[in-house]
Amino acid sequence: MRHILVTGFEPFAGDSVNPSQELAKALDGRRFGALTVRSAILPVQHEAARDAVTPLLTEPGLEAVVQLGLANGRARIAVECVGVNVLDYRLPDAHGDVLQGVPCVPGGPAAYWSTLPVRDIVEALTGAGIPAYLSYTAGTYLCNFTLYSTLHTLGQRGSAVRAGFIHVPFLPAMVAAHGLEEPSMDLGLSLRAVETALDVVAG
Ligand code: PCA
Repeated sequence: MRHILVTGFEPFAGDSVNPSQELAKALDGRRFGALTVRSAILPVQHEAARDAVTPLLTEPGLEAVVQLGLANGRARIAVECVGVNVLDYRLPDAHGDVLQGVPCVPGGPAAYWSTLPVRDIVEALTGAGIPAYLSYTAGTYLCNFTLYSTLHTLGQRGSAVRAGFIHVPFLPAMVAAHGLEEPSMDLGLSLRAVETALDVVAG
């Protein structure tokens, strides 16, 4: 089956939800052009996340990979342009580990560009009245790792499958629970954003 792999992440950092998980679940089985979405939810730990994604990258009929994650503190949809070869974080991952200055892939190139049509996606989003921008950092936590390692795996194989990453803001209920002055985006609008991006990818 010709398909787009859409991934989201499990909740982390003490939150009970992750909008990227909700989005990936909501999109599973949906059709965009000739492509059907197959979704997967990833653990917030690098080896486990990589082991969950890698087998899905050789599935017959895979045409594109759109990975989703939460970016706390961001107010707009962030269409990521680049994954860098480093894990560097103090927020413990799902195994309770903190990593500092560890390469995603030892000996790998410093960075990989997203192979999604990132500018077209941002134009489609802002044209539809959805706040969005081209981001040149996916951070140095699990989202950047997943972006980098997916692009590395596909690149090593000379695969034509396009792949990239989109960060979404907190859900309003998360900000309500935090009680902090933080930006958020309603799930309906985030969903419309990812649908718009998938329309462009399936184009
Ligand atoms: N966001 C984190 C990891 C999981 C998620 O949803 C990140 O930006 O790295």
